[in-house]
Amino acid sequence: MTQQSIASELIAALRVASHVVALTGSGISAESGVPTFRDAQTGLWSKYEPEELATPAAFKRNPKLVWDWYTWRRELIAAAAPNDAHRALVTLAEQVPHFTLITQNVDGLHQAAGSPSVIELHGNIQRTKCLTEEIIIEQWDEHPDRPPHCPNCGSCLRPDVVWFGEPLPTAALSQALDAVGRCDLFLSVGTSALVQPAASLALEAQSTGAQVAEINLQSTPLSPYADFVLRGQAGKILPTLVRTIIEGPSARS
Ligand code: BV8
Repeated sequence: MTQQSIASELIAALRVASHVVALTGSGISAESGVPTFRDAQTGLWSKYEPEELATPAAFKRNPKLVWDWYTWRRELIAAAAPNDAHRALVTLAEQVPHFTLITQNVDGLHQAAGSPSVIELHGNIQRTKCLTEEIIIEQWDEHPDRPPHCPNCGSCLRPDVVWFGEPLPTAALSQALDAVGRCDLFLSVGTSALVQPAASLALEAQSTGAQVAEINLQSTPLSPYADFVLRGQAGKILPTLVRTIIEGPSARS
C-alpha cells in the first residue's frame, strides 16, 4: 500500500472515531529544534548517554553534572517553540468527540501549543522539586559549585521528571490507562517505542479493540503491529491529516 492510501484509510478511521488517544515522544518536538532523547548529544554532553544521566544513581553520584545537564536542556527548550505537529493535535482534539493527549516529553511544548489537557507520563523539565520532600520549589539560591538546595529542608533540588528506575506518576499513569482502555483509535507519534511502560500503551489499546497508527521517522518495535504506519515527519504528516479531515469530502459534520 502507498503512504497515500494508508493516510486515506487513517483519515477515514479518524472521521468515525469516537475516542482518539495520541501518545507523543520526543520526535514530535524535533522540528522545534529540541534534540530527540536518543539523538546524539552535542557539545560537552556528547560523551554521555541520556540513560546514564537520567537516573537517581547518576544524580547521587554527581548531582552537579546532572543538574547542569538539565540546565542545558532547559535552555534548549526555552529557545524552542511548538511546531505544526503540536498545533495539528490541538486542532484534531477539536474535531473528534473525545481526545486524550499523553506525552512522554518533558518539554511542555504541547501546553505551549494550546493543548488544554496533557498527561505528562515523565514529568516536566520546567518544574523543579525538593529531592526529599518531593514538593515543587519555585525559587532558590543558585550556587556555582553544586545544585541549589531546598529553601525548606536543605536537600538538593532536582528536576520534576521521572528518571529511569523511578515509577511513573500514579495519577498520570492511571489517567493514561483509563483513556487507553476506552479509545478506538491510538496514534503513536514521534517515539521509538522503547521506554516502558509508555511503550506498552499502544498494544494495550489494540488489545481492547482500538486501531493503532504509528507516525514516526523510523521503524520501531511497534511498527509490525500497527494498523497504519506513516513514515515521515510529524510536522508534515499530522497537519495534512487534520487539514483533510476538516476540508476534505464528507468532512466531520
Ligand atoms: C519504571 C524523563 C518501574 C527524564 C524519561 C518494563 C516495564 C517497566 C520498566 C521497564 C521495563 N523494561 C525496562 C524498564 C526500565 C525503564 C525502561 O523502559 N528502559 C528502557 C530504556 C528499556 N523504564 C523505567 O525505568 C520507567 N520506570 O518502569 O519504573 C518502577 C515501578 C515501581 C517502583 C519503582 C520502579 C521510567 C521511564 C521514564 C524515563 N524518563 N524521560 C528525562 O527526560 O531526562 S524517558 C525518555 O525516553 C523521554 O521521556 C522520552 O520521551 C522517552 C522515550 O523516548 P522517545 O520519546 O521515543 O525518544 P527517542 O529519541 O527514543 O525516539 C524519538 C523517535 O522520534 C525516533 O524513533 C525518531 O525516528 C522519531 N523522530 C525524530 N524526528 C521525528 C520523528 N518522528 C516524527 N517526526 C519527526 N520530525
